[in-house]
Amino acid sequence: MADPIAEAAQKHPAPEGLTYTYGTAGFRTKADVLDSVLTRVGLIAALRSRALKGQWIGVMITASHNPPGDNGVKLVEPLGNMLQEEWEVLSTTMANKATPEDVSQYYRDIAKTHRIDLATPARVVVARDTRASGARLLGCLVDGLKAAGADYKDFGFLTTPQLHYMVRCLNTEGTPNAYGSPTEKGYYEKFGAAFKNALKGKKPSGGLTVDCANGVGGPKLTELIKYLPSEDEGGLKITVINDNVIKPDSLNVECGADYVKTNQRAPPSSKAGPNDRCCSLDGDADRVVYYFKDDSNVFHLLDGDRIATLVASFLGDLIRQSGLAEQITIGVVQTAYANGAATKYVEQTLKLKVDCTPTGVKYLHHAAEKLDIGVYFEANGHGTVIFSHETLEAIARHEARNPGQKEALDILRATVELINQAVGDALSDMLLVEVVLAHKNWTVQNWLSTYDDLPNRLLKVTVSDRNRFQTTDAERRLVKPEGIQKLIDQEVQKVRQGRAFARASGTEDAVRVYAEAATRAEADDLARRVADLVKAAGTV
Ligand code: NG1
Ligand code: ZN
Repeated sequence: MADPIAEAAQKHPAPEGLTYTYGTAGFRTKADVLDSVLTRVGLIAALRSRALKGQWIGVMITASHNPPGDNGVKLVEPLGNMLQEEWEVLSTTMANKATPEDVSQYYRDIAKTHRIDLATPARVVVARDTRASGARLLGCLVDGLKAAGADYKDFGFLTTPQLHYMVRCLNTEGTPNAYGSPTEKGYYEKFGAAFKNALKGKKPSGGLTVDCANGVGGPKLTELIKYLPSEDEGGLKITVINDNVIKPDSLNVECGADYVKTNQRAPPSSKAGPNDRCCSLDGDADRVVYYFKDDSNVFHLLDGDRIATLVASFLGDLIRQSGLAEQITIGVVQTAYANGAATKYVEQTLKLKVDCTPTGVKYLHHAAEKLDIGVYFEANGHGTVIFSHETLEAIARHEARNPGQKEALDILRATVELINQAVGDALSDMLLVEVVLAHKNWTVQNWLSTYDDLPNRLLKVTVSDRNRFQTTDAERRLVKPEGIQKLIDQEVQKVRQGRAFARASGTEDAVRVYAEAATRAEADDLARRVADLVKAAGTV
């Protein structure tokens, strides 16, 4: 009897000698070794959907900020969040099965152990970024979906957050929690209207230059602009740069959020003048960082930490002004990469609680879910705000007692709509920042002056086996290799306001070292010394 699962696996055999891992960003590696993974992800997506009684599961084909020759794939749960951890493990095991027969057997094993009725409908929604390999990998995925008998909807090119949005919309359609219309137009209409309502007549000052990393964010932003109030209507002047998706080799090259954050420099292609507001998206538009050059041509970065503090202070004001402060509290969730000055500002100036989690959005998201309003951002610009069910109800139910409260409440309600609660979304985050700056009447200089970042340095160290580096305390301390943490502590003691940590990357074969200190020289020196310790301990 023909076995369609084994046949699909046979059509896209796994290369020998490679081990795949479903990491913090799904499977991600060189595009030419991903065919077999995509087919198998198709099988897993179908099983996951069936396990959830036919709810829509999302599959996004992207390698985000990584080079054009890479690609990747990740799965999205029904409400638009990241894949459950247990299923990450199943995905990893499936990706590493050797033969087509093993794949087919494992497919049935999962169904059996998870009591999945294979007759239940399976529904999967798919999209990809603009990488050249995307079309081929989509074909491999579809072979897996078809073999598993899944219904699928292909949205073609979307940003990662747009795909998350579609998944959430499809699963909530027709319910009281309906998130929006599951179409691209629906996405633009929802966020365009929320932006206009949240501005509430305030005109953003100056213009905004948006670097789209030559990725999918370019054409999508150009489309979104059509749904935003025009300049004449009191809207924002947006200049789109680096939106060349015709030349996939230019993706993330000398541009994009990762380039700007890592090099602490504007993309060379930017023509923005002194004090002009600029921001950069990454290749799949789920990260955004702001920046500008001052009158002396000095570059200043306004990263994810800055966006988090800006948004937390704005929401705090709105909650207070609407008379909701007694019912709703706000918390900020960061990772160890958050600048020490940002953490101090949130705790001491904004007087809000800060939680620290391991790197990876899923950890931040989980921690934020425990709060009434959880503002979470990674320093690299990936993040969003989530509101608990009770908080959303309290905001919807609340009755303003005076015109001041009403004004704040209206803006708060529109701001909730403007935030993509499924996942960090560069386009919606960008509109949110613009709303906050407009209401506060702040320039980028005002925003920058809230606190002074401690100079910091991020280094990457290649070691023979990064898995030997094991951490505790939200990745801030190494427990293995033994003894190394004590040596790092000694180095930290030698500089003023020093802090440093090392951890194995979840997405690259390397150990990352982070250091910050009172001066640039001390931060650089500390990073170099810790990197030397890592190198010595990691070379065996
Ligand atoms: P790793 O490679 O585990 O450090 C990187 C980023 C994360 C996150 C993931 C997913 C840094 C230091 N790390 O993780 O913040 O965005 O990629 O893309 O930026
Ligand atoms: Zn990304």
